[in-house]
Amino acid sequence: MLYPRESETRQVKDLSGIWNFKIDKNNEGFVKKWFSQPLGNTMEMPVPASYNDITQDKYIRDHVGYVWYEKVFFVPKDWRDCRTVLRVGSASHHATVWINGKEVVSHRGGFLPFEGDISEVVQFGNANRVTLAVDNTLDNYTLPRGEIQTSKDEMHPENHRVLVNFCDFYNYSGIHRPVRLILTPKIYIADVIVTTDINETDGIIDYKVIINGSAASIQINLLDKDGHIVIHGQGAKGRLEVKNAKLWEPRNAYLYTMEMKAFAENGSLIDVYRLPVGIRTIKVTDKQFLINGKPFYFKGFGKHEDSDIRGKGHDDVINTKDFNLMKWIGANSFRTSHYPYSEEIMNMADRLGIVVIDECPAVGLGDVPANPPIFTEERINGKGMEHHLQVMREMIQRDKNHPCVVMWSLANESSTWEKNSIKYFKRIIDETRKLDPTRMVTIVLHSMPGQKGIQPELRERGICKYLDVVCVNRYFSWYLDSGQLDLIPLQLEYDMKQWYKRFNKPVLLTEYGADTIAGLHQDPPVMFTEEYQCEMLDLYHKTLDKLDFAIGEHVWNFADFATKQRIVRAVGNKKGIFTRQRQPKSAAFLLKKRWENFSKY
Ligand code: GCB
Repeated sequence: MLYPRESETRQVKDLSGIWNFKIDKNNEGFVKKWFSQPLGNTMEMPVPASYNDITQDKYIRDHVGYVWYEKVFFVPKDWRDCRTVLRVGSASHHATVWINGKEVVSHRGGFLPFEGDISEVVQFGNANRVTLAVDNTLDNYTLPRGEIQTSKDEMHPENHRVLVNFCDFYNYSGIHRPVRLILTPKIYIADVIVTTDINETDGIIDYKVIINGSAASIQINLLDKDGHIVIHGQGAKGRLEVKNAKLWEPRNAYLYTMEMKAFAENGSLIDVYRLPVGIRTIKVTDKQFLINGKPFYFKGFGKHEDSDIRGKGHDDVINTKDFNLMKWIGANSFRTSHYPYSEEIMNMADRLGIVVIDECPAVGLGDVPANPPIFTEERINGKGMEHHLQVMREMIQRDKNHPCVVMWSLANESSTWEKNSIKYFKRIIDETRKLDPTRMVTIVLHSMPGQKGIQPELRERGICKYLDVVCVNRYFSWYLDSGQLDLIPLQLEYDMKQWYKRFNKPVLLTEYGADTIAGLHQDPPVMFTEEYQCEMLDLYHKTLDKLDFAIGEHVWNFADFATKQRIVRAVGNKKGIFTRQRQPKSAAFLLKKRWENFSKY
């Protein structure tokens, strides 16, 4: 599924704006066929946005179950002989779409796009109604995983449903990314797969164009930034050799444009699609992560798609600000913790040369060892694994051509100590490598909850041998030995060395940080103050600098973000280096100084 781009043969119409919206309080929308006529009794809701923080109604904010969206739109008459597609950037977490009462597509998974061909059901030159039912319920077989708790005692009324076992971010819901109408020709370029390599000073681009229908010929032009043709290719499959190629480098991105044209027998143009292409290579050694043959050190963050009022709704304003802040602070990378981010964010990372670890929404697949195992047939394996595989397929299908993506993260903090989890993850890893042999693969590991945490858990060994990079989240002096900053050098160094010694692979610190309330000060530092966050980061960095197998530091988190209400969260997670409004805490200046003067690439 290609990202929608306009061309001589394609049009894109954005349906963003105000939609009609209704909460399905009694879960009756499907039974009463709400899609068959205008919804009625609706309120206004912006799209894209999470619906949770838009109103003053606590019920809407915390609703678990279905909500319904609706909008009237027109399709121009001259689109009649073409193919019209309705494409949803994402809807969290499961959605069904009807056009004029006819179902056109349904989709499971809240962070990836889906589309339906609506050419047969749409009225050209007339009003049409699109209806979406969106469900935010999570269970053992969804990603993220969650469980809905319904209590049966007299102190909790019936229908009192709470999402439990969910991860540390708010379950924002709704239509989060743009809904678009796309016009393509009936015979069209359906997909393109591009991989790149470097041969001394030349760049190599291998490509495969997939056409839906038949075209007499396919012509390829590779254009440079000024629009000049660099090299020309013929056919659906081929290789472009670019003399003295300009490379896609971290923080110094060069993008070519690959122009694909499909022609009919009589020489007329059928379809045109243009894809930005960055030439770069990725490799790992036992101690290094190489981009274009040079050791790359990850400086940056675990992030979230999260901001005031719009929740997880796509917003170009916030995204542009975030990239500007990353540039300002000297970061070169981030992880899409804990789900694939919008295509618009990935496009921006391509343009700006920000390296991305692309994470799938497999989060919440962890529990404390004392509890019953979760990787069992009834809980996750089987049906859950099928969904995980499907999400990986869709994610790789969507992001495979982004030069910014260097590594797939298949999960965050799972119970990888459970024996059955190894079989489970091995299957996901194998499928990922089969679908994309060009990128690195990892799973982000954590301390076994309730254990000391300074030993690489023996049972996590099993999984590490299948990964390219060992990624670990570590919270010394926060969750472990809280307040005891002086233990960081000892514990971190010991821990990191153990991972390297056991697995002989580069180690990336994917999370470390401290909740910090902006404006709270105390010296000598105590937890939650700005001084504590600074001192903690400094001690982590001094330790990392001694380790030649450490390939990077991703601070948790880029900005403060919303979570569910818990006694350990004061209006959300406050580990941000920036506040939720994107203002710097003191630690931002410490990081800026470190990262701007960093000797590594
Ligand atoms: C973690 C999780 C992340 C949490 C973070 C925290 O290990 O990966 O989702 O937000 O810790 O702050 O507790």
